[in-house]
Amino acid sequence: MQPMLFAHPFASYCWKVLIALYENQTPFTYRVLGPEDPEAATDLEALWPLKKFPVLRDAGRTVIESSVIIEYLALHYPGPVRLLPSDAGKALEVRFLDRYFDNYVMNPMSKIVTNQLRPEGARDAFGVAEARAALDAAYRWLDEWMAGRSWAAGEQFSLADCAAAPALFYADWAHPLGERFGQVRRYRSRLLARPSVARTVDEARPFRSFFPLGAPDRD
Ligand SMILES: N[C@@H](CCC(=O)N[C@@H](CS)C(=O)NCC(=O)O)C(=O)O
Repeated sequence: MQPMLFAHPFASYCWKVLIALYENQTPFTYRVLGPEDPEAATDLEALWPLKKFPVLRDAGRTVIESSVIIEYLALHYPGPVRLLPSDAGKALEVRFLDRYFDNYVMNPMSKIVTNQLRPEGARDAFGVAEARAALDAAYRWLDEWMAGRSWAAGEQFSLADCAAAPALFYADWAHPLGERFGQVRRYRSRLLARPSVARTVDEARPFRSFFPLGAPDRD
């Protein structure tokens, strides 16, 4: 039996896991949460009442949280691309960067996007301004960090880049990366050129009209 992934092609945290799976060409059963598979949502809720996705089901185990799923895949379905370095110290840096992209890029980006889904009278302009400032600070730190690096943790593509790809992809849509963040812009372009990421972006194309802020005509 191959692992089963509950996910949606347009969902940013699902991208992290899809990129990891595509990096190593790991076979899996894709349960897309949508009208074509109405039972997928019920099955997901039975496994994880919080109903957040992605969720991986494998060998009688339910694996939750995108970063943990990627670590699980690295343990149980290792492939040629080692997304977690074997060196424990280097692995800590990869985990730090994974947390960085989720907490300081994905979170403020989500704040801006989900605010748009609220009824007009319930929107949070102050929170959005804070999220934009937080993204600017995150872009600034990352721009210095990326100098001299090809990938987030150096020369090896890792878990951190799986997190960076959706975070920077959608963050640039929600709060564009200014010209002054050249290192981050070039890193984002390198990510989008990576075959695993390009495939993930392509699979999400049919859903772009659902982007609440209006998807830009690029990428
Ligand atoms: N920390 C979780 C975040 C998962 C998450 O928020 N997923 C979004 C989709 S990208 C979701 O489940 N949205 C539906 C909801 O919040 O009800 C992870 O890394 O897997």
